[in-house]
Amino acid sequence: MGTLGAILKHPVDIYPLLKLRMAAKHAEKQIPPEPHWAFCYSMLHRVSRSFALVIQQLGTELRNAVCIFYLVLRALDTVEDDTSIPTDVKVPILLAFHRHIYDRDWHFSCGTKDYKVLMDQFHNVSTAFLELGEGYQEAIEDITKKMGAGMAKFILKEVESIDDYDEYCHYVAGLVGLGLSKLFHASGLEDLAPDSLSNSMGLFLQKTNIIRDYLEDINEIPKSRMFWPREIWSKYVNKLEDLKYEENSVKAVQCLNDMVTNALIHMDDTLKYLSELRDPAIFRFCAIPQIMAIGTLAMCYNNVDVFRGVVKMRRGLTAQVIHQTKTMADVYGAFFDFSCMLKSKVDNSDPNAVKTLSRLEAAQKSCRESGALNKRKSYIIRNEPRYIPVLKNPQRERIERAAIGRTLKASQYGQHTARTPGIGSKNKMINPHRNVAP
Ligand code: D61
Ligand code: MG
Repeated sequence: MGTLGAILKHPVDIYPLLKLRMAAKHAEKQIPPEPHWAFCYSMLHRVSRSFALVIQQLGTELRNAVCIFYLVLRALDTVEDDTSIPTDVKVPILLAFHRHIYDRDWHFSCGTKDYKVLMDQFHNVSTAFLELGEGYQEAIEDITKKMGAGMAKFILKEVESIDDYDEYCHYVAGLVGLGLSKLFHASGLEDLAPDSLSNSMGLFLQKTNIIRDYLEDINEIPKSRMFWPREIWSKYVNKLEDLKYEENSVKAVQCLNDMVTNALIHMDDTLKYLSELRDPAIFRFCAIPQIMAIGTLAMCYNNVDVFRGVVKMRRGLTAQVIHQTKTMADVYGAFFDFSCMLKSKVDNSDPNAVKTLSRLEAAQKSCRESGALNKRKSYIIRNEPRYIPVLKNPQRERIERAAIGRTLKASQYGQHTARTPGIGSKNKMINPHRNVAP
């Protein structure tokens, strides 16, 4: 659906979208004068407008560190993701990347579009990196080294077991969580969070990405990329790619639901991590992507469209999340509501139904016990939705938001975009910091 069509269908989106556009314009105006910093911030705006927006609220010192942390890892990931680079060239670059960031003359051309510009002009990032405080530099180097080594390991190895899956997600996203917690601590604004909680923050986001991006990754040219663990998909099909064929729809959706159920394990840690943050800007920076993740999981669950195109949250809904996430009560509210939406989609005949429901109910219990649900006005669930299998009738599941007197259909939460197979995109949605260009 085009932008205009989407807006006409959801007029409530207009205000948050406008507000978001204004905030983005404001953020763009604040680009620093030094050429290397100007490059870094404009790059950030180009690869991820929403990230640029939330990061803008952080104080200068922490903001610069997080910006460089992001660009360094995004560059590393561009190397990892470029399936046209031969393994024997790629692996040594991944392993040495943490040293390249100290070298203003180093660069390696790969990736496409904005990512190619980032790689070709990487000297700007290293120049800015070298201006950061030592504590920040060390944290960034340490995470880059570990992530590069982990990525290299998984270039040579497939994701077989669920343990492998958790290990891979630890390298590419859990480590970002650990690094961010270190940066927050180094800024003096937060206590140092326990590693296991920081790790879960990353795993929840990365698993959501991996679930949502099934088709894009499997269709990647010249080579498929496969992150769904064999231990899960082998219960449903003989080959991972079989999930995309229409005749396997039932099995595919069961497998998808299994993957979503696996991701839900991290909800508890995520809530705990967020509840311990003190600084309001850091809180928003961390909370918004997590809400987007549970929203995306709710959209993907039991949804065969994951195997046909990209399922993502509407821009307008994303804009609403960005503006409505200010306190822990907002997070509990959103987690509660999206869990409710998920629960309404669980089909009792699904092989994992009991497990899925028990994870959702545990999360809802935490939200309720926080005592914060009563304090908010919106998102009060009036009646438990009836079960109607999504494959048969996607229109009929619903959540009622009594306080605003409006009924939101589950299908209204998102949009489904048919994609051209084989075009690897660097614009996948949930990457918290990369979507939402209003
Ligand atoms: C709080 C706030 C943000 C957090 C967090 C805690 C914990 C972890 C993360 C963000 C990282 C989540 C990554 C989820 C998105 N996945 C990817 O982008 C994949 O690449 C992973 C390696 C590069 C990570 C770059 C990154 C991302 C977000 C950051 C950050 C660095 C630094 C600071 C803040 C946020 C994925 O990318 C491809 C794609 O999505 O198109 C992939 O290759 O699998
Ligand atoms: Mg990658």
